[in-house]
Amino acid sequence: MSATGFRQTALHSLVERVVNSTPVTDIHTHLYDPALGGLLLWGIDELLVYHYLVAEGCRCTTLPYDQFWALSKTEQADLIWKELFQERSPVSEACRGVLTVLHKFGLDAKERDLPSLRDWFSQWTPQSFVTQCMETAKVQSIYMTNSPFDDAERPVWQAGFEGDPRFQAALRLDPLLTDWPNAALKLVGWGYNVGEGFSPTTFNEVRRFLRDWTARLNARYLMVSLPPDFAYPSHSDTAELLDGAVLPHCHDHGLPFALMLGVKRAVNPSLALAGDGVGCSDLQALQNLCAANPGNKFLTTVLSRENQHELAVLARKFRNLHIFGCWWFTNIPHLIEDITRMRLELLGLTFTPQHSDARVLDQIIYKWDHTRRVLIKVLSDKYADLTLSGWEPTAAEVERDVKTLFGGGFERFCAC
Ligand code: HDL
Ligand code: ZN
Repeated sequence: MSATGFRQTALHSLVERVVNSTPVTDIHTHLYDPALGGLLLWGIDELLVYHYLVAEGCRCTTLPYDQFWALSKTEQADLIWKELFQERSPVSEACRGVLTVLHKFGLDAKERDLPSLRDWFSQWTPQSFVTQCMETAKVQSIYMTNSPFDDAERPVWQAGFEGDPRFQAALRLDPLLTDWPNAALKLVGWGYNVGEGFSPTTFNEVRRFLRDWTARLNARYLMVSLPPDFAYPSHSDTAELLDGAVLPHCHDHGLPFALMLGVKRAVNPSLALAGDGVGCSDLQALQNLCAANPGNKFLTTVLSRENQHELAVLARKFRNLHIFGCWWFTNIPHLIEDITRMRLELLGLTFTPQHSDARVLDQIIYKWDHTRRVLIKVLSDKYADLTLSGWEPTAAEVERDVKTLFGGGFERFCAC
């Protein structure tokens, strides 16, 4: 082996050790502190009825959608297990993920014996399983998605609870920003003196609502997902509320605002949560937001593969923009590699490569295992390129860099 080949092999081993051992801060999930009760999903049946697998499973059966939804969760899981794991090899990323979770727990899926797998999961309590999953996944902190508009979640926050410090809150605002007329009625019902028009009183009351929930949650950032046709500036309710309430609130509290762009809700309503789609966004709106609000911090991820390069270039132009994750339909190995390699080459280490978006606790195990495998490959390549230019990163420098990518850069961005 040549000296260069030896050095690059040693470098790959170093990167592999560091990436596999560095704990991650997962900055966007749909997981919940166990204190929020049944909102936290976990276990084999939840893994199998994850909406990604519902979409894939419904492609393999002619069962009418309403009859699928009338099945019990166990019966839905049985159908998905049969169609996607027994009748066909589970080669999709979401199917592979279920197998990675079982494998990491030392369970033998080759038996294809769903009842015995269910038995194993039944031994756990939510609290013990949180620790088991976070330790297995090497995830040190989980950011939730918390909505005052969620009728199951709101009363638990209003009653108050002793939170698990491993879980951080993010204040989700989709109903407020994408369905103002109905949100306004709810705010009135909650004691906020808002009108449907955007008067100074309405904006002040919306800001009081944001203050109340930011404090109640100890929210670390605010967030919204928006459709491909989101425009800014504009006279839309969304843009008016951003300018009149949300961005001033975030600015005054030093909180980032997360924009998740490009989702087409209910492309196929019969699939429920599995029915959302993707569209290419006009990122001129994001450019205008960053330029018009230099005192605000923006976190952004985009759903369309076609938007990724423009987003990375925008991040080069605006240091108040921190891009993150391979969101949803881009969270597949081929695109994670493509997107992460491009971001490293355009942005260096000033972005956060991934979030899990997990909806089922066990999923953090596979989502981070699969991402770590890609990151080892891409980071090793980039460091190898440096050695060809006479630069040899030390182990301490690789550790520093991976900590930055695994949440350190995000936390510095939030704190600045
Ligand atoms: O809007 C979002 O935060 C998305 O992540 C949706 O929740 C989506 O259903 C999802 O779970 N994607 O992974
Ligand atoms: Zn999400």
